[in-house]
Amino acid sequence: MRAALLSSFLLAAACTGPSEETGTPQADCEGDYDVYEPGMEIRTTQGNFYLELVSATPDPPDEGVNDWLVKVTTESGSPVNGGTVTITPWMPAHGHGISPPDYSGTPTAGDGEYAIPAFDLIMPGVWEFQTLITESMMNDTVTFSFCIEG
Ligand SMILES: [Cu+2]
Repeated sequence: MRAALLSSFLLAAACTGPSEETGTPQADCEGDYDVYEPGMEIRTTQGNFYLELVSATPDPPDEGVNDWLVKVTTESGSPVNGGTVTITPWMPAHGHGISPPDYSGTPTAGDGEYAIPAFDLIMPGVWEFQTLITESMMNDTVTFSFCIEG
């Protein structure tokens, strides 16, 4: 009995994410991470672009195969067609990514949208998504992260 209480205490203490409030079991996600929302917008480091996470399957992103649709716009809100967007998942706590490492979006019907090829998050925990966006002579990067609950 004492051991069970102790381990549930440690689990609760290690989880800093929003699910803690609801008591939902989750992965051992430590440190800072972003909270996924469909349509969330992430500004790139130099401010050159916005990356919108239009949709994710599964929603929210989870362990296993993930399919994302993203949209890239300029600082002034114009859709970026004919650019590139490449996402590299990385697990900082363990110092590994996945194979293959990089996922470059395929332009969809326009409007700055790109379908990211399916990528397999092989374990629960905090994953970073290192992102490179290019458009003609301009490029910019951003890294965001989610708690993948598994
Ligand atoms: Cu790992």
